[in-house]
Amino acid sequence: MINVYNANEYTTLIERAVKGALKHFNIARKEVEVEIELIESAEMQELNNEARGIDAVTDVLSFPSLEVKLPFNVDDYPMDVDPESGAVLLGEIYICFDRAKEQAEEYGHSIERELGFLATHGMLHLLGYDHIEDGEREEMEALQDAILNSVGIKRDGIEEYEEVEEPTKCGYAVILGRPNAGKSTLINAIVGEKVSIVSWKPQTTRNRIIGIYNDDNVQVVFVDTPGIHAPKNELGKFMMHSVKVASEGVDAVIYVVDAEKGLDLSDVQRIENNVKVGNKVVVAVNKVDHVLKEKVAEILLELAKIEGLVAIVPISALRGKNVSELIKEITALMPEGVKLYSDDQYTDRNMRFMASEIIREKALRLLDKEIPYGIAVSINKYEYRENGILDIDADVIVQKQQHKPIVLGKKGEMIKRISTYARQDLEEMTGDKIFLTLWVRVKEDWRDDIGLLNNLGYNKRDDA
Ligand SMILES: Nc1nc2c(ncn2[C@@H]2O[C@H](COP(=O)(O)OP(=O)(O)OP(=O)(O)O)[C@@H](O)[C@H]2O)c(=O)[nH]1
Ligand SMILES: [Mg+2]
Repeated sequence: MINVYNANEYTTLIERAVKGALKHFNIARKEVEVEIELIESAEMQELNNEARGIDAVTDVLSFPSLEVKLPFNVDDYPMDVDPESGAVLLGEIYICFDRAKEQAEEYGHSIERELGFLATHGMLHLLGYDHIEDGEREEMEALQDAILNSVGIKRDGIEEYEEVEEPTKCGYAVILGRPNAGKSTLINAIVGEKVSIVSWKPQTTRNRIIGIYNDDNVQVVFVDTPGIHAPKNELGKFMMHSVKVASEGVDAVIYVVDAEKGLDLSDVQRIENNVKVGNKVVVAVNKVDHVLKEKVAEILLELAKIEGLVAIVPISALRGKNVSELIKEITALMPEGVKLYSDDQYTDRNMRFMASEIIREKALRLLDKEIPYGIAVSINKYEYRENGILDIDADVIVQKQQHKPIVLGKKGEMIKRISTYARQDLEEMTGDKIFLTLWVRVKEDWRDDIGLLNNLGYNKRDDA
């Protein structure tokens, strides 16, 4: 984001110069923030005195907020990223308007050219350039000249400048992998919102879930899928059907390998099969925060033997490490096309669905052993009262009579905990005050009852 203050009719011109500088260094505008202000002589003198102990007016002063390493990669500054905007503040630039005017006259060029010159000079300082040693000033000036020319702010006049709009790109990228590899954690990290529930129990995700990623001119519809396993019941068959449908006709495949578990034969076979059918496959080696470097290196070496991969990216979905590198690999694979969703939409599932998933997530996280796999959640009521309170009433379904007391807990403690955690999350997501009522119901072996499965939303048609 480029913020220009106090520049009146020169605002767009200064923005144009800064855009030129960012483009020159291949820096995405949304990844950085720059503040530029035009000030008067007296203010500049004071600032110069304060900052450098020089009691005189100068043309431009820059205050970098971090030490930039080029080529710029936003991932190199994890502590400096604004979590809201995802951008890093490069710093502030102050330009003395009066001095710029004088200098323009002195050099016999326009004020626009001079302001552009000073803005790009300030930008170079923010990007780590300096002119302490011989020849550095000339190098900077040559760069400033090239940047200004590239955006039509020329010495002999300002040219009409139309930003070349790059054609938009849009496509689908499916996230595949074994259960528990971190696929849902990854889609949430990419989208920056919780679109898919996460737990340490395998087979957490049961449906195909989309998370939409937007950049200035590219949209990627990421598709999270259930972990690939040999199905043992009708629910498992439905889950594997979802994976199959989600994998068809996609523009890219992210195959997530769990570095903790290592690469097994089934991973290699699935990756190879995807390559064989013509899919563009990027392998993400996940959980590198939790394993020894040697182990990661071993997996990378094994993967390097597979022919036809687009890229292999070690990541930590949990810590957000290298996720933007992965996104770059995927966006590069997207075909030209118009965006399918509006920029503010990040999933296609509604809050009613999210409510059932969040309740299931809390049950998965709080309950032990095998019970969670037999749990489903059905929303009976999702309604706002006149006073704005959201009433949610849901059934937590278990598949065996003897599971009911476990889910209820002693004096109903367990179901109360599930309800409290779910309500807190949902209140945060909706911004509403919520009344959540949960009931535990037994539906014998629902995972093999196709009618019941359909009622619970595990319907092959709905998930296609
Ligand atoms: N240490 C570490 N843990 C991770 C990372 N990514 C995911 N996890 C953990 O791995 C577990 C499984 O994560 P999920 O995102 O639910 O995995 P999944 O692949 O979606 O699993 P299914 O939906 O069951 O197929 C959770 O406990 C996560 O917190 C990571 O980068 N590092
Ligand atoms: Mg999942």
